[in-house]
Amino acid sequence: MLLAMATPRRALRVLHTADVHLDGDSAGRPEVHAAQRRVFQRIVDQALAEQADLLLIAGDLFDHNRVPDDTVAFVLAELNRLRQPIVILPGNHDALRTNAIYDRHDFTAAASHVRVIRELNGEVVDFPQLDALVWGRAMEEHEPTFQPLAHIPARDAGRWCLALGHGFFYPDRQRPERSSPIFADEIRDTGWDYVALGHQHVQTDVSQGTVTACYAGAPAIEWVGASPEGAVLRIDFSVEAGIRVESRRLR
Ligand SMILES: [Mn+2]
Repeated sequence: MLLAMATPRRALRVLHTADVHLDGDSAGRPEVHAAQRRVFQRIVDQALAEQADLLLIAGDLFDHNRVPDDTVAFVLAELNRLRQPIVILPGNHDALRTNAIYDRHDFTAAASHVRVIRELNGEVVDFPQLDALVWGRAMEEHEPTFQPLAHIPARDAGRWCLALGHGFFYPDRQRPERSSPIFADEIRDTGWDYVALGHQHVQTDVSQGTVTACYAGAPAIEWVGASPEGAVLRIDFSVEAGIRVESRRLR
């Protein structure tokens, strides 16, 4: 860790969100869907306002795999307001099962700065211009035997190492009753700089050892008038100042 921290790397600013659940509402109310779209627009606004170098979306961007083409077109139009790279991890609601959104639509073809994690055993997306890399493992089935952080490689000492995970946090090792378990010791043993988590809708710091790890929380749990009572996380990485996480309220 000390060796890793001593390696010069440029400062990095990341915006982390998850669990937007676009088109989620069992009653299918158009006003709810419209409000969810406004939340997503505000997340993009926030990435622009904060001049983030990278946007991470840690699962459940979409509430289900049946979203119409129009919703995907909306997301791509919003993401095309950004020039900085974006990495999307499928969650349990938008998992890579048959007829998945991410199979039906090629996000990278439509927006070359967008990458979707698709490898079921994990993959690294390298951003040499940011001195950073992002790893994630795509979910096909949300089940207790699927461990989102399994197969994560050893860190690269010369890069900021960021992982994505979508699942249920367990502070102690146990036989998981919940699907997609993420154990505290797995987070700790990565030795990575940051683990960007999704699935639990309350913003939570679950850092372990030298590894910073947070659930971004659902960005719009409640609405007050026309405004979401929600937030995203801004993470600043620098060799001198370390890693600072701040909750940023969506305006
Ligand atoms: Mn989820």
